[in-house]
Amino acid sequence: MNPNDLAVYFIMGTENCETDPLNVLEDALQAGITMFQFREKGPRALKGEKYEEFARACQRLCKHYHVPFIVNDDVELALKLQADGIHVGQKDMALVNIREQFKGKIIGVSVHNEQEMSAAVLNGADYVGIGPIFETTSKPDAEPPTGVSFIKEIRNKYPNYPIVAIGGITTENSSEIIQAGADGVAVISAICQSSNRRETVNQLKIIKNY
Ligand code: 3NM
Repeated sequence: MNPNDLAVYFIMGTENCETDPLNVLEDALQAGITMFQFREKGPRALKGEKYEEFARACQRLCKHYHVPFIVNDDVELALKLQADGIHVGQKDMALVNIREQFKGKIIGVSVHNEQEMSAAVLNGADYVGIGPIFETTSKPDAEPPTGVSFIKEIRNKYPNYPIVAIGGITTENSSEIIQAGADGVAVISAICQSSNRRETVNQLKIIKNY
C-alpha cells in the first residue's frame, strides 16, 4: 500500500457523531482525509439492515472522493461490500485466515507491543495501527497509553513499514507523532468534534521534514 494514504486516517461510527454521520464523513472527505475506517461499535451502534445501509452510504461517499474505504473487524461485511480493506484488532480473526480472503486488499492490524508488531509483519499485514499513544476517550477498553517513544522504537526496527499512530491524537500533538516516525495519524474525536474540519485536517496532515 501507499503509506501516504495513512496521512490523515479518519475512523468513525454513528456513536462518535453529534450530527448526521454521513454529513460528518462528507465534510471530512471534502477537508482532505486520506483514508476512512467504518467502525460501527458501541451500545447505540446500528444493527442489521440499517448497519449495512449505513456502511454502503459511507462507501459510496469514499468512492466519490477516491478515498480507501476500510471496514473495522467485520470480515463478512468487508467481503460483501468488496471494501478496499479490513482493519482487525488482536482479538479478531487470525490474520493468516484473513489474508486468504482479502487478496489484493489492504489489511491493517492494531498492535500494542513489540511481540504483536512482529506477528503482524510476519503474517502479512499491509500496515499497523499502533497505540494508544495518548489517553483516549473514544475506546473504553483501550490499553494503557504508550507515549511517542513506542513509535520511535517500532520505526527503528522497521524503517520502511507503513505505520499509523492512534489514540488521543489532536492538532496540537500530531507533529510529535510524525517526528517520531509514523506515516500518519488515525483519529476519531479530533475530526468528529471539530468545528472547522478543513483546518483540522490541514493541521493533522504534517509533511515529513526528514
Ligand atoms: N483504537 P481518538 S485507540 C479506535 O489503541 C481506537 O488500538 C485504539 O480515538 C487502539 O482519536 C482508538 O478519539 C480510539 O482518541 C481513537
